[in-house]
Amino acid sequence: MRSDCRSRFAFILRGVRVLVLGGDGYLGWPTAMSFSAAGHDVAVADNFSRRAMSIELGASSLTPIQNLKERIAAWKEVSGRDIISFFGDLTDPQFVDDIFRATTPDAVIHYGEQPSAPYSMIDRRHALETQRNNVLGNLNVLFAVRDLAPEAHLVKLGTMGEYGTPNIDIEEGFIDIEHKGRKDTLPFPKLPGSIYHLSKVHDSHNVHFACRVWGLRATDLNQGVVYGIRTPETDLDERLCTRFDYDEVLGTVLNRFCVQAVVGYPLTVYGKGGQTRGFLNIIDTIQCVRLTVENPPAAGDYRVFNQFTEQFSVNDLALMVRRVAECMAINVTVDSVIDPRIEAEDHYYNPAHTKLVELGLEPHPLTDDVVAHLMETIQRYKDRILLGPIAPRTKWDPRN
Ligand code: NAD
Ligand code: USQ
Repeated sequence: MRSDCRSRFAFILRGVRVLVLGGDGYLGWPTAMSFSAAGHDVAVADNFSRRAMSIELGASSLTPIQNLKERIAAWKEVSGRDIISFFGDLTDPQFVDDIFRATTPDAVIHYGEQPSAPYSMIDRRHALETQRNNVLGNLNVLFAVRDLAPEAHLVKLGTMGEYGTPNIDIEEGFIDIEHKGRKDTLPFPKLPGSIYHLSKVHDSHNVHFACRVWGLRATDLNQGVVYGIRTPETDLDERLCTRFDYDEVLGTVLNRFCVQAVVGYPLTVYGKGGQTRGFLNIIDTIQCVRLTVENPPAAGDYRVFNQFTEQFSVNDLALMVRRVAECMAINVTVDSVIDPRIEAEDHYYNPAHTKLVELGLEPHPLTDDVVAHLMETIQRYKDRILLGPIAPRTKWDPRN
């Protein structure tokens, strides 16, 4: 590995070695292709647990995803570029060390965690598995960076849900506090709403510790809810499509609403529908990650970026989907179902999100055209939609 970090990143446009953990997932696979297309040397690692979860839940990706070997072969055919792949579990220290030795990464993009809040709330076993997988996997990655790639930039996917919905403005990672006449800048308080979101809080503390104590460099991307199905690379060939889930456990809200509209299922607004979150297009996820990799922090720095472009309430999204569907001659009803989660259904929400914009982020806003485009793509796969896994079943408190 080249020794001086500044000079390494000065060569960024000539290609960095990028290791994408969780590179078979919804976000990881299009990210891997995007970095490869830009001329970087890309390796991906995955244990295919997301595919296993989908089978466990009796669900299925809307899109006909290929297995990782087939995807990589298709990418080689289409782009002429190689992506190296590793099959294994990030909670296994030997596996993690082996892939770091094999790839000597300049940047490690860590998507490789269990991402679903409902999955973590199914029962005790799923809660334990979520925190074991996410927290221990991330710790393994931190040790591997420390021991085998100490100059590498860790780009860690966190979540806006780490902050919860406090009744004050949310800052980007840190808050200036004055307490009993003394001042400090400290991590912003966290009020996560699920065992999954809690796992991300634990990760954030561990990444921050590794920067403070071991001098690692890392960026924690507190990402909002992602929507969308297509990126420039997935559009090149159907074999390159990414997964797209719409079931009650693995699907996120706007993706679910668009599938529900196409298949004639009443939109499942949970509770009052005033729940407000940050959202971003999958294209902007990739743009944010690219900007983050291209602008690494100094050794010892722990940065936090709030990664979303716009905020919407659940009601905003339901109304938008209904309006667009009606223009497409699709009749949509909006259903208010009892909220299976325990969350504020009407609340203040004003998170800062300027740091990625300062790095050059050019957001792709959610317009009626974007929703229409998404629904047209879903229509293409309408025959694959399973109705069974759509209705919400996973309750935050199963005694209710
Ligand atoms: P995903 O489940 O599709 O991708 C995660 C990938 O990591 C999967 O392919 C899975 O098999 C793999 N994985 C999980 N645990 C692993 C382990 N122990 N070893 C090896 N591989 C493992 O999820 P996604 O939606 O692409 O999310 C990627 C990351 O972004 C997650 O960390 C998630 O928490 C975060 N995130 C996602 C969203 C969103 O809306 N999709 C929003 C905010 C943050
Ligand atoms: N919701 C509905 N109806 C639905 C599905 C969801 O009203 O059919 C509501 C939920 O109650 C919640 C909001 O929509 O208030 C968002 O839910 P979601 O399932 O779209 O997203 P969430 O569970 O928060 O998790 C997703 C990703 C996770 C990521 C997180 C970012 O699965 O990986 O961390 O978004 S954030 O929400 O900012 O924490």
